[in-house]
Amino acid sequence: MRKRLSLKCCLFGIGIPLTLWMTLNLVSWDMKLSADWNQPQRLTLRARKTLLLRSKVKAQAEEKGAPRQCEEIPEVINKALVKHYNTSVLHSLGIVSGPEDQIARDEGYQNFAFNALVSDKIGFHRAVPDTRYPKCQDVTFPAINLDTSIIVCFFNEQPSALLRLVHSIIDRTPQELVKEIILVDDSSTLDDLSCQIENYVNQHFNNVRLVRTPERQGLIRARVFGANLASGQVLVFLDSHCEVNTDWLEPLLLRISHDPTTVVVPVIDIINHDTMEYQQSPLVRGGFNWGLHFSWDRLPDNEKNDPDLGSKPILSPTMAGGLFAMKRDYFHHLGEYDLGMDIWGGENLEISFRIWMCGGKLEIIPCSRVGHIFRKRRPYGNPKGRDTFLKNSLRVANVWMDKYKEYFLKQRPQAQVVDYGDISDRISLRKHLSCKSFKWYLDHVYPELSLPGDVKPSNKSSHHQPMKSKDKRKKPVIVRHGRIKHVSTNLCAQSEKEIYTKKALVTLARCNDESLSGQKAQLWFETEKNQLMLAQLLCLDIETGSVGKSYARLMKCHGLGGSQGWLWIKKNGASLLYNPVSGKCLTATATKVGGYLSLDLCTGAKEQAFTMS
Ligand code: LR7
Ligand code: MN
Repeated sequence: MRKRLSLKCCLFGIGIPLTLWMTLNLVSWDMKLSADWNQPQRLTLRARKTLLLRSKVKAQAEEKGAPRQCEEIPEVINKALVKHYNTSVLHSLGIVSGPEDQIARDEGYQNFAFNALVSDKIGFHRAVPDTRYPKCQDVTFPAINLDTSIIVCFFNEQPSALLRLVHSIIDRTPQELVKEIILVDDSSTLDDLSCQIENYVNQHFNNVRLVRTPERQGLIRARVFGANLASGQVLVFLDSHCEVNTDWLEPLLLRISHDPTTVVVPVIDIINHDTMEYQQSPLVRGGFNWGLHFSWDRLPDNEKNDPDLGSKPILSPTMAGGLFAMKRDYFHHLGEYDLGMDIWGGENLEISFRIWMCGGKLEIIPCSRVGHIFRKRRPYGNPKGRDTFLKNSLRVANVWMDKYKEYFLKQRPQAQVVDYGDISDRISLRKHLSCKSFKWYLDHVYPELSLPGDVKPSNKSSHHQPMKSKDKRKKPVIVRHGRIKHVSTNLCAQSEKEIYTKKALVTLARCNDESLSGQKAQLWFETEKNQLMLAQLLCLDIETGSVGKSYARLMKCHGLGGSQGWLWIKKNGASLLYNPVSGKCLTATATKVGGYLSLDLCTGAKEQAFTMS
């Protein structure tokens, strides 16, 4: 890494008249660097210079260049959602109404792992529900004399998601608090999209800068690249698929102005990747396990029972990684990030350990809320196909965890053979900053973490997104029940097997007489969560992951909406059963007894007309 960077740097300079200019700048940056912050050690400094140098050259080139050639991105504003957040409008946006929609949707899932069709239809502005606890609302903030550089790195991000983030910041943040927004395009390979974003940004904003890394850096180095261009007093990092909520920035800045060595994190609300619904996250805090996987943990009892819960900062052993704010000089003083980390993973625990062990603290600020699209998978790979999370975690373990790294190595034995590169810089950083031991961190910051073999009750959620409160497991609330009748044939929906057989497909059958004992087989219960439960046992679900036609079938109810969510919508005068996750409607494949029910484009054709009675 060291060699590669300096070699590239030299090649870059040779033979071009920029050399002299570059040298001069290097000297002046050097001075600026040592004056501005306590540079930790030499190599990081050199690497930092290289990054700086490249970004500056690149930025200059871009300023002069003509706009790149690509189709213009239409400025979409969905009026229905600008002022009022409305889930039924959102649901209707997901309806796939033809092959074009289908392509947009499929490509979107493939490239971004969320529903790009809905994202595009929402447009660049929308209201989101105010998810703060009442105590946070209606407060007047004292004057804040800090400004921010908001840094958003992205690799192949979906344009409307990214631009909605930028607009949400502009729409919901006092102007004087935002010095600049720096979008770092980490050498996206979907050229058309990154070109569209660039042109839109240049045409529509004046305090938003778009810069591009000279080659794919991964999110860790891309953030440092952005930070080195920033001039605000506070750096705010955000993932590129977020939307900020009302008054999100003030509480973060107030906390930092109180204590400049506090690193603050908003509560990360959930934007559903299928429907783009914005949902409140419960109050949890960041932890990890010995495999160095981040976890959301329940709050310790003293925090949970605090009367100011919901408005008071919560100390957090770790952060999720993507959304946080800290003083710019403190970011540099603390050693930015480990530039030896690639693409994705591990940097969140690294910075968390470093903050706590080297004299700072990490807090979640519940009055600040930012939504993030939680996806089921990461849509991008990395250039060399290596497991960067494992490599990065090894660096964390070897630099920060002292003898406790053995627990990690036991948990992830594959790590034994992975080359994690040179960590001497980071070790000297730790010395230079006189950081405390990992044992101190465990004792004082995260005593709840049990050592392998200990039997302590688990405080962890297994999910990647903040765990839901327990009401998920409560009994479903029934809103009505009846037979699902296919209108044109007067046939009823039922299981092709016994009512309790999982995975059974759903077919049309002659409707049972309501007085007969067999009626249970055709009795559906609609719940508050839009489930359709047959005989209150299994839920109407869709086959996912299959290519081609997707059939309706019966599965164990999970209560999470998704593939088990069904909404009644009207089309051409008919009432249809719409499944927002697939964007499609329940359809009889054959309008006769034994015809299976599948999912198809919502056309309102007679195959799709159902009633419940
Ligand atoms: O090579 C890359 N270059 C980039 O610029 C790869 C990614 N990126 C960008 C990417 O476009 C995105 O904006 O970096 C950002 C983060 O990448 P994601 O969205 O793929 O990450 P994630 O949300 O799956 O993962 C979480 O953990 C990561 C560990 O490296 C980062 O810290 C992410 O920022 C972090 N996200 C959050 O904390 C949001 C809440 C999720 C949780 C839990
Ligand atoms: Mn993310």
